[in-house]
Amino acid sequence: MAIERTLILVKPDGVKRGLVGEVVARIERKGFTLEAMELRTLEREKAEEHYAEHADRPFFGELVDFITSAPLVAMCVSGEGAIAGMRTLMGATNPLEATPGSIRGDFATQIGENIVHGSDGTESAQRELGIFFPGRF
Ligand code: IDP
Ligand code: MG
Repeated sequence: MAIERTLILVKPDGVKRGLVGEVVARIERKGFTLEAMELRTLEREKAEEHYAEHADRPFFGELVDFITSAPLVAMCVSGEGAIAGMRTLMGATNPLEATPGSIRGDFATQIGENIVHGSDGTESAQRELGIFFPGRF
């Protein structure tokens, strides 16, 4: 398994609920490396670019409204198999189906407010890191 980089977000719900430390602790305890971390409020244009794959879905407007509504924490996380590994730490998209012990399984009940984002493949990781940390990774 290769060393990979992935984009992780603590979404506005996670920041509001004071879960940034909890998420970072789990990433570090697992053995992944934090390469960059920034608290910011996302511009609408960047949010639409980030979620472009969902542009035709009925929940797209709400998704963009929500992700731009308050500050989020963006991170570049690296390590052996970090892309799939972080998806496992995060748990399933629907928190009611996420395994207890995962971030979503432990802290969320609603699909629209599921605490974290993590890239789902090598191409999306590259693309998304370019949106949040242009020219850095
Ligand atoms: P992921 O975050 O696990 O990769 P995606 O399918 O890429 O899941 O969806 C992006 C985000 O959009 C999810 O994290 C979730 O917050 C939201 N979302 C996905 N499906 C729905 C839905 O059916 N209703 C409302 N929000 C949704
Ligand atoms: Mg996704």
